[in-house]
Amino acid sequence: MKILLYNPDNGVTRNFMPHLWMFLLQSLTPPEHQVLLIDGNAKPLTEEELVQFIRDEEIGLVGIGAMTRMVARAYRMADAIRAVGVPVVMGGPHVTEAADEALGRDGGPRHADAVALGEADETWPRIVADAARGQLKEVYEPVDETGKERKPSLTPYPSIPWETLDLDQFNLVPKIARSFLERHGAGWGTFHMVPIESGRGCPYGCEFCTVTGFFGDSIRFRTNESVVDELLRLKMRARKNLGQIAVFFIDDNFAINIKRTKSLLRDIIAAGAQLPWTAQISANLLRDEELVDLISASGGRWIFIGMESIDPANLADVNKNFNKPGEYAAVLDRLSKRNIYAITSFIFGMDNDTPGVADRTLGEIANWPPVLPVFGQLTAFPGTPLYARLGAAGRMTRPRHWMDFAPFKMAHTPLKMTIEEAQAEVDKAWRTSYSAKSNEKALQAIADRRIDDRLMHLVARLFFRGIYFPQLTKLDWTKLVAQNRRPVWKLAREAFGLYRASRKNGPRAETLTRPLQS
Ligand code: B12
Ligand code: SF4
Repeated sequence: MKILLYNPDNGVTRNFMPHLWMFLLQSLTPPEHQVLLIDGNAKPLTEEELVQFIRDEEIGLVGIGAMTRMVARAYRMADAIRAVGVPVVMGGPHVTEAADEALGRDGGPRHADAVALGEADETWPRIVADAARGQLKEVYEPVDETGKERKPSLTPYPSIPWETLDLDQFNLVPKIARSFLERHGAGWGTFHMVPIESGRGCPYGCEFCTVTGFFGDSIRFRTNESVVDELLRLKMRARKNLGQIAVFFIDDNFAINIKRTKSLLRDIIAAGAQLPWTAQISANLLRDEELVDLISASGGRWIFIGMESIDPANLADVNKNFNKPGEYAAVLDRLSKRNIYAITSFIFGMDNDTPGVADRTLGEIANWPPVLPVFGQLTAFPGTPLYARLGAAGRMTRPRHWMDFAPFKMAHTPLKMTIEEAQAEVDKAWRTSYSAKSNEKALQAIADRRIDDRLMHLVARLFFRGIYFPQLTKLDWTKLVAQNRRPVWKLAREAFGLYRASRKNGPRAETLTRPLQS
């Protein structure tokens, strides 16, 4: 049987990285079946185009996974696929909490033939076997013989064959630049951001987060050996393709067990398996100097920190008072000294927020080393304690907000501001943070750093701006580069000069071509 795994985009936001679940389920599929992957973020398709593809390829089963904000589109795609008689199984965090909605048991239309609840590592082979026999069940649940929920162990962990997978749709180098860079870019013809997990689960239980409920509060880790082996294979592929690979450790809190994280990072260093990597780590765990040294030595470049708010009352409200706003600056300095930068995430519209929250937050950020800030509004996802609390208090204005996805618009009313005010604060924070002036200022603050690091910073800032101001066309990008022409021109001139010097003087000159792989 031919199987298609499909991840929808939502037409508004695009991910820069493929989803791990597709590669994981592909690796867990019995070898007699063939699995194709399409990520709508990399390859946007209409319903008609997707159905045509499914017909042309004679696909016998389609698996769709979606976050809440993509699920309305996932349902539309599923409806079109089922209309031509191909069965659809859905999985992921949203349908796990809203299985009745996907199966049409809530009075609405049915979108899926079957749903996979929770982690599907162990149920997927069963789903495939049932589908091949034409006997799909409606619900697949990871339970043991007694009916108790069973979380899959990550030891052993499937070996995702990155070295042979077709990753073309996920190449981040724009098509127009590829042939030039292949010839002159010393290893920059392709650039892939690859998701890897080293563990699952988080015990912290922040009120707005689905992770503790979905993956559980006990953490499961892969062995160091299996993670190191995956990195080495990726590194080999990057060398073979003369391309670049960076890794995103998608663990929810990569340093949740500091002792174990240090041991993994030491093993990565010892094996020479360093690739540039990004991970999510909460600020409280970054107090440890030795950990930050190991992050740096093992290839860590960008750390995503869920700061959420600079107001301790807000943090207490959402059960995240292990975050201490008073130490944010010190944490960021500690990282920056080692040339590691932070993606700092903030949530506006919390119950203690008032108009002016953007200015107050931007004021704090101005005192920090340059960061990539991202701003969202408090959103209640189904299955979270926040969703239950707001629902019980009758505060949800759009209880099924996902069926009518409106980016950056709250679905409940905060206590001390209106929904429109919260939206205006988010807008202000994005506009100010990614204006051409702010980009220039951020680059000035790291003017003493290597050209590669400054270039990476500028490119990252241009991409991150796109989270709020979607940059989907060539025209969008042209305008953006024109707005940022001063730093772009300055860096391009400097880089070109160094490139020419390095060709003339050999490898001793600082060059643009330092490979990302250490
Ligand atoms: C990496 C990540 C991202 C990446 C992008 C996603 C990517 N390309 O991987 C980045 C950093 C960009 C990101 C952004 C956001 N993210 Co995010 N992200 C994650 C994270 C940390 C890991 C995802 C992952 O790979 N997990 C590991 C895999 C193995 O688990 P899984 O995807 O759940 O898949 C398993 C099962 O669900 C199931 N399954 C999944 N799909 C399918 C499909 C089928 C057919 C079957 C059978 C089974 C199945 O099988 C898999 C194996 O067991 C998760 C948290 C988490 N730990 O999952 C949040 C998470 C998915 N993100 C979340 C959110 C809210 C966001 C943002 C909206 C945050 C924000 N405020 O801006 C944005 C939205 C991005 C956008 N494009 O619009 C929420 C989603 C909640 C929800 N109900 O939708 C999560 C769960 C975290 C949370 N705090 O609750 N995210
Ligand atoms: S620390 Fe992060 S992953 Fe853990 S519960 Fe809080 S928000 Fe979710």
